[in-house]
Amino acid sequence: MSAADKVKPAASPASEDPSAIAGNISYHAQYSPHFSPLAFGPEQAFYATAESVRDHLLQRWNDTYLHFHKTDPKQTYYLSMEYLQGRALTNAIGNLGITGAYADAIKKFGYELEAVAGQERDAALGNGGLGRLASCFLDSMATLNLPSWGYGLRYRYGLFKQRIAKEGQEEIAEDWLDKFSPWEIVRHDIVYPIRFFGHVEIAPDGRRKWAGGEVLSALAYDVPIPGYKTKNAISLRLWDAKATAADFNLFQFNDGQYESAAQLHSRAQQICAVLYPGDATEEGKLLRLKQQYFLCSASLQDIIFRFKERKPDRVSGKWSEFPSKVAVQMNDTHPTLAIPELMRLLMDEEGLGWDEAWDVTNKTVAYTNHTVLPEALEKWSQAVMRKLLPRHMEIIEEIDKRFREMVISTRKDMEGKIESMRVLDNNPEKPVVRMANLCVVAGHTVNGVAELHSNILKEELFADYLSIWPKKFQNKTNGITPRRWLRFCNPELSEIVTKWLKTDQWTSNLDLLTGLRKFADDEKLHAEWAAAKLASKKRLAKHVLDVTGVTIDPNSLFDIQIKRIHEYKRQLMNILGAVYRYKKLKEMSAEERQKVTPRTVMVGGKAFATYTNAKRIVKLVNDVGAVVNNDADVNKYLKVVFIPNYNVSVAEVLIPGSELSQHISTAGMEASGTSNMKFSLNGCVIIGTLDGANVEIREEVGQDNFFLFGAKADQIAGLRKERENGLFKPDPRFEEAKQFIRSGAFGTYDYTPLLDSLEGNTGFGRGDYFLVGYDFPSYIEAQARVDEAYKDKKKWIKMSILNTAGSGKFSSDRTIDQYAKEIWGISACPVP
Ligand code: H53
Repeated sequence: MSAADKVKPAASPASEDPSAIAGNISYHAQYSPHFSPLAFGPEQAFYATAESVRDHLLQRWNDTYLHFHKTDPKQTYYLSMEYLQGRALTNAIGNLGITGAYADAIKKFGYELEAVAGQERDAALGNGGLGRLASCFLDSMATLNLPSWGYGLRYRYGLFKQRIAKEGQEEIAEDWLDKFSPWEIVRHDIVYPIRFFGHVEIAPDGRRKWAGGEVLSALAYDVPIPGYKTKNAISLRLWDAKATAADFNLFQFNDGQYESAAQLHSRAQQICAVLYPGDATEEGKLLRLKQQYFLCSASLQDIIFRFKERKPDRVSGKWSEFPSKVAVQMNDTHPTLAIPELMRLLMDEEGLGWDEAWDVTNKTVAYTNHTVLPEALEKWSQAVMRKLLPRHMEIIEEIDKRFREMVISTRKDMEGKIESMRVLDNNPEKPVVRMANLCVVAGHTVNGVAELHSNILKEELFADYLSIWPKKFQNKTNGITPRRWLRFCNPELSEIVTKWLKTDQWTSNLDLLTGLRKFADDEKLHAEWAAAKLASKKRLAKHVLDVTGVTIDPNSLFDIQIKRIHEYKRQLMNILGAVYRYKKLKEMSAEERQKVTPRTVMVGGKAFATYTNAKRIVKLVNDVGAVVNNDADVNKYLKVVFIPNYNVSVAEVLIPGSELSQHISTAGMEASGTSNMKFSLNGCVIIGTLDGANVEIREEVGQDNFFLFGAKADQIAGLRKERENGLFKPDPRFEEAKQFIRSGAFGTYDYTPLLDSLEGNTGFGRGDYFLVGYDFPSYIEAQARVDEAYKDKKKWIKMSILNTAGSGKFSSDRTIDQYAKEIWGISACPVP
């Protein structure tokens, strides 16, 4: 009898019969030690239900692991410092196809599924787009039956909770593990040592060896990720840091020195304490680097362990086989240390020579770039790196040296370019390691996340490398999972889509949505479509009332901008537009106002805690809302609402209820954007610039169904020059909106520094670097076209239908299929 057979469960998890499920939920309520069995409020109901669902997931997870183990396919490992998972219950039962059974079972306790699911806390282990993309990718990997796993960190406190106080945004630690997470399984059998600091020695066999310093443990927590309509469930493995009993100094403790007795324990706790520790201080920077290394080292040790486990005879001499069994994808530069760590493990632990280790590493790792913003391209101080990771710094220096030699010996013509292409920037003032350069030099493939962005990488950021490695660069336009972002968050619209397409297969074959095009003028579909939208708008209005106390009219045009607050995303242009609109409404007569399209402008998003201008923008939206919403002359025609604490589950309410959504970044600055895809999929029309994935969305949905404005990416540099040279003449409407705010119309807060950032040369540095002033007139004019279009209900609904119909390309299933075929070289491995 094999070990696996010995532990086969006597009974499988609750079947799909509601009574059996209810019994299983009761079982968990009684025997899970978290709550008194006497109390069974909605919260307890959630935890017991989740544990019951987890039984299903675990079985699939085990079956999938075993199947991969036996089949030994090539497997992808997605390394990401961020996952924005959101809630899991609705998604899990939806993917397992047991939503109805669970809804019925829960009714037996007197509860509605929606209310129970609403008890779940968001798992917000990410900041924004990049983290949510990673989560969508996991859903698609599982659904496509791909042998692939995610690796990340188990932050104790995820993305902060945002509260809006009098002074603006306040950050509160988000304790998603406050009670516990029913989805994770702690794996006490999976623990790896992780070293920091120390020095490099020469071992007796001549190998270099990293020694000394401090050693912590990485402990695995597995979160099963079920695919849609498949038996496969993959793993998101999150690492937590621990110190051991041996690190606890009992002598010191008994001597009353409590803190020093547990020093290493407290340092271990810091590692996964928070997502993105503030990096303004040296301590903060060091902690962030520790986090990155912790993720890379634990994951690679685990990957190598599994490589050996699947074929024990691989232990020696078969390393050339490694890239045919393992693909490592680095989600941005955050996991770049995977490169020197894999080199170190192969050379120092496994005994490979440099050339062989380099060949294996190069064939294994690939890099996705998500930004061209200079301030977001990571650079680490060489001194900090040398102190924390001395052996890795040696390896990086060697990579840099060999790259230089290669260019010098093979590409005389590039000599002048070498300094900027090198991995090391040896500027004596501030010597740094350029992480993106390391990724490009060491990885076999580099990809951008939308066509425009990938072209900018090839033509600008990485242009010099392109001439050396023309085949290294690819595009993989981002995508979103249609399960969470239409099927489960918008059941009303989903039913209509299924009814008209006569199949629900669009859920895993999103291209089928084009089938809606032929009904785009059908009046019956229009009536159903409008009713579904209205239902979602009412749900949204209820959320707004609950969290802000502001009543909004579901018959007004719902105009939404939700994303991280950043100057390049230009929420400031949105709010200046609303201010301008307000001023014009004030100047109108009562009769004139009646002709105006009523609008509710909603803005939501978090500002990084130390990003002052972003916080000022949050404050301004709130201040404008406070005045406009209480102005009886106009508040029938305009409301401005700031939606607090924007997160995944709030997005699931807002997106289905949206009609117009703003994706208005300065062209060339937003690598892709993914919420634009979610809005469009839910029948929302976009007002936007030709930036990121907007370009492709507009192509797919048709240019008549997209409100375009603003400068193009290739004009931006010239326009900035023009501004610098004082040649820019601002439009009077732009001046009027700014002046209105400066006049104190929205309270006494000093908005001067924020508004000055939009002026020419103010000492605030970049003098409207994001070109709000240049794009403002065309933005206002596009908004006027929106107002006109919305008056024609038939036209608007047709635009809405055509947006959904044109969204097929933006399924993350398509994206992941392309990664699998064109970068990873893996194929489906479905559990039979
Ligand atoms: O990644 C998204 C893009 C989006 C881009 C975002 C992103 C982060 O969320 C964090 C860091 C980073 O470098 C980029 O801003 O345009 O859609 C997923 O690719």
